[in-house]
Amino acid sequence: MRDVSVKNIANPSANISNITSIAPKKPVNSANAMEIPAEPLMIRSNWPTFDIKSKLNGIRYSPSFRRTKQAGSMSGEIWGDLWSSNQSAFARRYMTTVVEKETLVCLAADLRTMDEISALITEVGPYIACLKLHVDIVNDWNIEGWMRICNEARSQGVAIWEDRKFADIGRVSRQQMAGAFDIRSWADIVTAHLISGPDIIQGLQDGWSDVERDGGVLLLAQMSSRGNLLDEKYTKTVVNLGNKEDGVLGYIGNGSDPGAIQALREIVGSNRMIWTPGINLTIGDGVAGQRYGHPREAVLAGSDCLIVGSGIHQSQDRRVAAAEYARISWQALLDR
Ligand code: UP6
Repeated sequence: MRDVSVKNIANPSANISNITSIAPKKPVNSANAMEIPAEPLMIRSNWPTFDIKSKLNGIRYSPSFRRTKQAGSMSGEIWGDLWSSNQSAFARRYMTTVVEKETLVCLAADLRTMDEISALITEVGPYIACLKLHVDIVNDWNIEGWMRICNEARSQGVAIWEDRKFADIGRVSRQQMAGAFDIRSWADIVTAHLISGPDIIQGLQDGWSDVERDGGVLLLAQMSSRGNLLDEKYTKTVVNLGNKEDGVLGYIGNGSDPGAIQALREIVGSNRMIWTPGINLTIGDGVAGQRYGHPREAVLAGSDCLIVGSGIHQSQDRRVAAAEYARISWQALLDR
């Protein structure tokens, strides 16, 4: 049995601290959801608070490291309009994490085995504000190992985002949140295309409700890949529809193009976030049609979260690389 300090940010009245044992709720309302083992999945609330210092193993991350309470009160100052106009608990928790850890980096842990993902999170955890996963690219996936990864991420104080890009009708999207991977039970954030219409958002939210959890949806308003079909008109339609939905945390923007991010910011306004993939210190074309822009340019143009995959996991020293992306992103936010 382990002590965990859990704070339910989605439902503050349900805040609990120093829980010694949380019996995992059985997934309800689904014939094919898996029974989740008790030991690894002890944290059912979203985004527990934690003391990052104990996780740093003596590494001095930042001389100006702030504890959660201070970070909470500083977030308004640092994020400005985005903080004041954004009432979403998920958005605010992310913004606070950024201020606590001084990083806007979301790690895209696109690796093929659970051990590799786990080792990467342990290595770069102090430098990230979110963890993005692709559950369906993992060769040796099983729920027990996956829950260990999720708990590792939670101990680093970050949200877990499953980047399975949903695009089906609402009912099927809800079912896809269950299924063998049971995404609804461990992901705080998922991504969706709006190509099938706005009911997908409710479908995904219903998926979380089925296991008494909450989550945020990121809508693809732009993409970073060459030749994608998300043109300006489509982007506007996505934002117009998405801004009306409470379940929408924000939008995916094209991190490779600061002009595109700026244009997106103009139509999004300040009550939703913009998260951008296609970020690398080496800008230009990447593998298989991917395109990259510079992290500083992206934040200055309006990105609120930098999604970095190969820039970290393919570098020779992953910890140093992650620290550098973190430093650049934080400085850019202060300069914005
Ligand atoms: N991603 C993009 N572009 C998009 C949307 N999502 O690259 O328009 C995701 C990919 C990958 C990550 O699925 O996980 O962001 C980018 O990884 P990279 O930094 O290694 O290119």
